[in-house]
Amino acid sequence: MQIFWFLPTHGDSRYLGTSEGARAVDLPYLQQIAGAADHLGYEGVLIPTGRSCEDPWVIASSLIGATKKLKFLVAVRPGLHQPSLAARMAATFDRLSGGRLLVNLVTGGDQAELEGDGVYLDHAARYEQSAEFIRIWREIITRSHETGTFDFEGKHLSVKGARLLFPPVQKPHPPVWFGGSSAAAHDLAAEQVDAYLTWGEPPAEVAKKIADVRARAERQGRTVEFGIRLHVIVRETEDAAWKAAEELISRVDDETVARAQAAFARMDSEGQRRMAALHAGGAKRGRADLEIAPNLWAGVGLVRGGAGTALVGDAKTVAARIEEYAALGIGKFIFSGYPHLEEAYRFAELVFPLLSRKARTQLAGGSLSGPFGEVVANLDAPSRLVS
Ligand code: FMN
Repeated sequence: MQIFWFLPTHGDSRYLGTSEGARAVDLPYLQQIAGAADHLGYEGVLIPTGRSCEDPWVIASSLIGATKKLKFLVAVRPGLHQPSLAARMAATFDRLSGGRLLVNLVTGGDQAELEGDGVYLDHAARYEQSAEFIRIWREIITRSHETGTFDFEGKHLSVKGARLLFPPVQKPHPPVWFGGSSAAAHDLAAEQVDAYLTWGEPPAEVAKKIADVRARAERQGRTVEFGIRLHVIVRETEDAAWKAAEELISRVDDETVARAQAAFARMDSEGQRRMAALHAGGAKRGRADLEIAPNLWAGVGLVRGGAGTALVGDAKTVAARIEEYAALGIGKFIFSGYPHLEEAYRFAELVFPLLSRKARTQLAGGSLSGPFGEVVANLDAPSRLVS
């Protein structure tokens, strides 16, 4: 099991939908989150891309020196730059970080935003472009430093004599992860990526997506790994966790929800449509309505785009829900919680020790070599949790 945390490069706060209790996301704060994730044994952090985010490559580069083992899952959007440049950036980052790069291929699902970035392609054409982009990227970064130059003539992207002189540390290339819920996305995952990611849908829906991507990959003679992106609200008791969930959206008013949902409805992202459907486009507001599967809460998606669901519960329950997704074939988990610094600690301290021994031994950090905790009466270290 690989557990990632998230860098909130489009803002962080105690409450959604308000500036009350919000904090500045500046370099010292991002260094604190990345440093905490590194220290706690998270495998890496996801850094998103988009109009509403600070630039992910600049953010990731600024954090190499502040971390030791932490990996960076950096979102890359085809169409914003040429695949040759993206390959060079990836190789340089991988070299400077000692092999700590993963790439998240992001096609994009908001036509208006993409046009602002100079991408005038509809959904189908964007996926054609993504497929060409990652094919060229993989060829350049994997082989061109050994075999010489690479030529490709596609419908959207072409290169002639492309070459990368400085190879990445990771072979054959830094892992490529990818999310998207349309048929075109599933095809691209089956054909070209290492891991397919889904936002946190109920387990039964996730199982269907895994089966579909697996079947498409099998037809290509390939295998794909699977990951999920979820928020998490974990507390000592179930009651406290649900209170925290309600508190998180306590400042959100109806007008803000309506505005957010109207913006999501304009997008052509199938993944976003599925997220909005979980709370019926904002119509469901109460706790009973928003708990769309046991301990899976759709409240975040009332105002946040993209990942809109959270696992809510006490530590034992949340750990059990994680194992449930793991049993479906999910091996990669990307979590977050508000505020991201405190919740990185809370989640690791409460939940990591409760994951199965197999999952715990695969965690990236040395965090399992305790015992930790303040010595009792100058005599004994507090007893170790063993299961
Ligand atoms: N879209 C973005 O614009 N920026 C992101 O950083 C981003 N990160 C994503 C992370 C995960 C885990 C997933 C599942 C999706 C993410 N997306 C992001 C959206 C997808 O990349 C994709 O563009 C979108 O879902 C539209 O594709 P679809 O219609 O196939 O669902």
